[in-house]
Amino acid sequence: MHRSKVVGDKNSSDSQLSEQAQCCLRKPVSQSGLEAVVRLIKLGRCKNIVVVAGAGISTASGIPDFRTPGTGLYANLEKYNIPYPESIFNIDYFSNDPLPFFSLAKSLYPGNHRPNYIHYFIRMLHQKGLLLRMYTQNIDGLEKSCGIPEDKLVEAHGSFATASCHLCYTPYPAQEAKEAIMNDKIPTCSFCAATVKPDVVFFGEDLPQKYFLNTEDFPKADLLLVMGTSLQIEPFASLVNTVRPSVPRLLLNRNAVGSFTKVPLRKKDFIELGNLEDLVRTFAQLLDWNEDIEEIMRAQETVISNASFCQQSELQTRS
Ligand code: CNA
Repeated sequence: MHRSKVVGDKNSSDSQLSEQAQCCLRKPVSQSGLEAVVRLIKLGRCKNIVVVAGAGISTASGIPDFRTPGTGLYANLEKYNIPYPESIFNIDYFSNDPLPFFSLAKSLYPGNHRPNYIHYFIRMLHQKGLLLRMYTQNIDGLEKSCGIPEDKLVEAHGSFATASCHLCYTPYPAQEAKEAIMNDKIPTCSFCAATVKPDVVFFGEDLPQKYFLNTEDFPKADLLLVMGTSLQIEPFASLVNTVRPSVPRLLLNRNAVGSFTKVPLRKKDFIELGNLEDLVRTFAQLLDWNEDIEEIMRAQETVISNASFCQQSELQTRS
């Protein structure tokens, strides 16, 4: 049995931070966070890097996050006719009415979007032999799509890659579930006839077994990179507090979040605020990795285009 569940939104937005913390947000605490971390990497002190990521790494691929005011999914849910934003990912709500989630799933299904520079930067960490593990909350599959290997990746909130009955957990072919959802049909379990759902983790559901690798990885980490997450969803959010106190943590985000809003910060905490893709490009340039990243991006784009061409031809042959 899994020991932990997604217990949901802490329901405290960034705008509810203490005045003291807000003051700290307005001016970046460390102007040279990137340079400090780059120096450590170049000195060979960071060989077990753990990355913790959220929806903000995929907004540059055109996928809205949850909470960015105006563009986030939570600000644009009128069309789903739901009582409150989180209900779209609530398992009891889904059990009663799966259509709001299926309607959203149609736009989130992998295949509609391409990985961006940020994903490839993380893949480059792996290629340089520095990535211990990436923990992502994202369900868009772009980490795998950019070529980060399965064994380096923990998709903590599941993915669309598999599907199963939401009641009895009988596995269901993922491609058939996708075809049903895309055609506005409800996939049903062949065993108990309940609704089938892609194995995306909802509030109130168990986290995947792989998530528990965190108990080995975080104590081993020698650098923690936190990117594009509001750190609002537990138990994932608290992972960032489980690295050793001497380990540097770098937050790259539009705004300070989670324990990075505490005053004073931990001694080895660094914060760089701004547009994530710009920050990551600067990071890569300081490391002299930019050309390597551009090269793997070009190569992987060809792989992705060929795969999607083959998939389309197969669909045309079948129809
Ligand atoms: P969130 O709560 O929406 O937070 C995103 C964070 O990223 C916020 O702090 C933003 O300010 C920041 N951000 C967004 N865009 C940028 C940018 N361009 N530059 C800098 N910072 C940026 O999302 P979390 O990931 O923290 O919440 C966890 C949820 C979101 C998970 O359960 C996911 O399944 C879910 N989600 C995933 C996707 C996806 O797979 N791409 C999309 C939307 C939601």
